[in-house]
Amino acid sequence: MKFKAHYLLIASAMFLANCSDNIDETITEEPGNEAIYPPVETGQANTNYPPAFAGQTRVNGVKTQTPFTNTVLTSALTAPWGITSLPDGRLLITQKGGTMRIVTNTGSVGNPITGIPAVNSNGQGGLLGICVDPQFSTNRMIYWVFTENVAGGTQTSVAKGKLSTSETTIENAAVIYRANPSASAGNLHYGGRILFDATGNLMVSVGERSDLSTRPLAQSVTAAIGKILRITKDGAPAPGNPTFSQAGALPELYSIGHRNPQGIAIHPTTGELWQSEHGPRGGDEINRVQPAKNYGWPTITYGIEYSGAVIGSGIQQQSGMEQPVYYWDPVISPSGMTFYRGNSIPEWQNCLFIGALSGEHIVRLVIKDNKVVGEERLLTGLSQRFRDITQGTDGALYAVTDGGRLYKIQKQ
Ligand SMILES: [Ca+2]
Repeated sequence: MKFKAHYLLIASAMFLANCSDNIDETITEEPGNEAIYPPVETGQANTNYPPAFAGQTRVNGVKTQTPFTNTVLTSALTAPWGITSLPDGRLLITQKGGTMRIVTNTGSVGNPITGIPAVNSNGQGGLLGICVDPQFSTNRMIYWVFTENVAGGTQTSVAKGKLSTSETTIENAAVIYRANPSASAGNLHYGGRILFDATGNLMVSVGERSDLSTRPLAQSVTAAIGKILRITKDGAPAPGNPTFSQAGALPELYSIGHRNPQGIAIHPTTGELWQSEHGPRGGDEINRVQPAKNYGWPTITYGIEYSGAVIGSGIQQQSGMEQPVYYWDPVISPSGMTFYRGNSIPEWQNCLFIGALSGEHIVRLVIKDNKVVGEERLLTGLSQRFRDITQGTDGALYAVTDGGRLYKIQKQ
């Protein structure tokens, strides 16, 4: 292992010393039997903040060798935001404006599904993440996150309902959870992903609403914004949630100190929750989310304000706060994500795939021992903002873009 680590450093140093070299000339053997290349990010960073450990940003590049195809199944969606699979393999997709669509694996799009409580789709709000009940085949229940109009402004809320057998409407839709406090200022940073954990409870990501008045609440255990939450299917705090020592801690909290988490996924082998989070200017993050941990925002960050001003004390590390597993500067705007399970494309097994909005690509991260050891950019050059990605029951990856496209990505 020591030899390999040295080899990585030498390869990187060689590239830095002579950037005009053809990058294909710098192939070496590591990790996971994948050839490595120079880091995919070559743009100038916004800061000179040093990473906390080697491999926390700009790791070596990797390139998928197994031939694969990406096909546009449809371009007929309107601002799709969340995508998941129904047990029969069709895809259930939310549209930001407040409807859902079912799309077949060949791209046939069903009519808009109605019956969903009104959403506020201004700014980053709307109908957001979605998941289906593990017992969907018998109960037809689905769960989603949305931006709700409330007396004090808007807030991130969770609802559930039953997909009618005709697939035209959601029956008995009910709001089961509201992430307090609401905010009247702005329409940003709602978070908005949702998934079932192994215990049958819901994990939900909630943003801190961006405004300088609400941003500090990411650190407050009495506020549900800027958090990862864990709730039951009825919206109650889930049994077994961690205990936070501070007074008045909300029992639905799972982790704190998040900015705008728009991606969550369960690691295939460890079962742990991983998360993507939009940073400010610089400082997009991937975190391995553990219960009761504090992920630092806005006290520590690898980014700066869009004005160029430092955030807080301009520090990146503090005792009692977790470091991101990985970060990007400049930003790529990471949104929905999924781990690749299966091995039809062998080098993708257990890799993390993340939709990048401003980056306009799909990230593949190779992860080993909870560290990122390789990064690849897929589906580049398409001018598409990738909002969410999921693995279908057929093993292919399916990704939606803000421009209304649904891509299918599979072995050639
Ligand atoms: Ca953080």
